[in-house]
Amino acid sequence: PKAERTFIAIKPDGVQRGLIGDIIKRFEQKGYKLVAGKLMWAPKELLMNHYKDLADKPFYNGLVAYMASGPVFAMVWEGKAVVATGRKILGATNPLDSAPGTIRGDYCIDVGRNICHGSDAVETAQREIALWFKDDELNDYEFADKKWIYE
Ligand code: DAT
Ligand code: MG
Repeated sequence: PKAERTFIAIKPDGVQRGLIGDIIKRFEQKGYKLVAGKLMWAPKELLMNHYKDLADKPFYNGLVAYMASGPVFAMVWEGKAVVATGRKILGATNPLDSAPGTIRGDYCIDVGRNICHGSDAVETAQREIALWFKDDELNDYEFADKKWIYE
């Protein structure tokens, strides 16, 4: 069985505010494995597709404009239950509801400037990874200390 993967992105505000390193650090320290990562100024079409399920929301146009306002740092992380756990590491969508200790709980205030994205389900993750990355950008490798992370 293939290991679980999720798509995590640091949004333009997170990049501008110098939070790339801290966000990567939290996933690294947990024990998750970085499979791919790139700084990318995403085309509007990609962002509209990425958020297509929200197309009828009143905030959709603003959301796409915000995501297109600068480069994002796009990543794929791998590990046991990484999709659901990644969402916990990010915190609730609205930063005013995000627990302290989560990324959004620690670093932001407004829902429209919540600095990071994480896939909400395994199938969503597969769709998003395919949207943002080519197959040959995904690195298959093993951690040398794997047995110290997994029993
Ligand atoms: P999440 O990013 O936690 O998966 P989502 O998929 O429901 O949340 O929405 C995607 C993004 O859209 C979210 O990160 C921030 C923005 N957003 C969500 N609800 C919003 C609202 N009520 N007003 C403004 N922006 C909103
Ligand atoms: Mg979402």
